[in-house]
Amino acid sequence: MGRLICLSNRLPLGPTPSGGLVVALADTLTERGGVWIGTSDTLVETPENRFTEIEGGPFRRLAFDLSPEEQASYYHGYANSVLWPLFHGRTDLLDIRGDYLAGYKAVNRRLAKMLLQVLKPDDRIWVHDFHLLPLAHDLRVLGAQNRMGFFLHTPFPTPLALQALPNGPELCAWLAHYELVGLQSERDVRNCMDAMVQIGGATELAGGFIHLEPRQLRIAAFPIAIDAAEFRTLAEEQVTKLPEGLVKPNRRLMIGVDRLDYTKGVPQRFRAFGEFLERHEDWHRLVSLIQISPPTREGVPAYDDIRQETEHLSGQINGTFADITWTPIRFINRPIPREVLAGLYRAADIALVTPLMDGMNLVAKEFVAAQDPEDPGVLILSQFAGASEQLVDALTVNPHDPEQMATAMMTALAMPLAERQRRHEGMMQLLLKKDVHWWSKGFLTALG
Ligand code: ADQ
Repeated sequence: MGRLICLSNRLPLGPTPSGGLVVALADTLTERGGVWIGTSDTLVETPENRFTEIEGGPFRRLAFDLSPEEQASYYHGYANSVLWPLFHGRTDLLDIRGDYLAGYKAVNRRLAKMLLQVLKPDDRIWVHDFHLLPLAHDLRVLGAQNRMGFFLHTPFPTPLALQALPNGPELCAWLAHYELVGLQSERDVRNCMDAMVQIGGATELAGGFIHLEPRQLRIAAFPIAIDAAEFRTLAEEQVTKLPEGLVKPNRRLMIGVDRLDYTKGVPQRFRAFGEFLERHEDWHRLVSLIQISPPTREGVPAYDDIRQETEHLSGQINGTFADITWTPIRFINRPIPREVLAGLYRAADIALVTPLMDGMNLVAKEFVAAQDPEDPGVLILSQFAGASEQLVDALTVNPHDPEQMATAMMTALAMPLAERQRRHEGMMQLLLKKDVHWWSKGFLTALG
């Protein structure tokens, strides 16, 4: 069998794989023999058109450098200021510029040329995420006939939202060069099918297939997952190592963990927590919220705005409600080691996973996997996270409705043990069965 070649924007650079996706693919790449290709973490004035091998680790890794101009147009520009907001329904944040698109296409073309030099005819290619949409098209132009699959980690936009993209038809045409397009949820499959038909001019066939020249391709949902058994063990071990005094007796803890991104609904969550405190004076001093949000994509204006807004709101809520023994919101703006996170999830009574739009959301799955089945916490989950199609035993909320979210917080705090156990059991069974190995195997089997 040929090798598996995975491509993503960033190459995992650490020697030991960590993080769901990397672990899942590391197994597959190690077993079958394969390569992971992505950008390095250094910018170079005139990047060379060849890969550098990264030593160590259980599978082969090939890195390539970007120039500062490429980083600006391809990454900060078209990927993060056009595709990311568009795919999350934020057409108001679009920053459409010709040089962004030109830079994005140029990086993908350059990558295709480099890849062609190391490609063998029976290699299978698995492209990850919105940074590399045109890669199959660019490889086909150069004559590659390999099987190629694409997995989108974000939501797929509605046809209406996609109309805001001047090159929407071109984006659909890029996808038509893959044999398989994988998405996170049925919602995304529907949107993608509709967009391919309405904007790309494709014909929908039976069984999740469409026809768009030059081929027939399959569009299907492969909800990404975690290694739930491994995460449960990690949380069990780590909860005992949490700092003294973090969880006080008789106090309840809510937790939120998200990159500081405008899609994650952190301001709305803070407002809902404020609403809850407004309504329930009897809960003052008895419940607090830890929000862990490392900044990302600094330098893109919308990210500076979200940082200011969340800092302002947490300050305002603390100013209104705090007293000398109690701070309602602890807002932490840095990454936390994975094992500490696992312990924190297990120590928390409630997780607030309330994105305005999210492909899947792995925090929701990690929180469930980390719980003590005898005394599990409650997951409050946005209806707009892809995870809500699977985690039907969560308390589902509309993140735009602070009153409904405040009510859900009260429901979660008052939820009887038996109901918490029943809901947790249902979700945990699903996570153990449909874990990250199930996910990667499912995609690769479908790719053929
Ligand atoms: P993200 O938008 O990054 O991923 P998510 O799925 O929640 O969102 O994954 C974040 C990961 O980072 C989790 O494993 C989490 O534990 C970790 N993390 C978050 N905050 C952290 C912190 N402060 N410290 C340490 N670790 C932290 C994109 C899509 C999602 C999709 C994933 C995978 O936007 O919808 O689920 O890819 O496909």
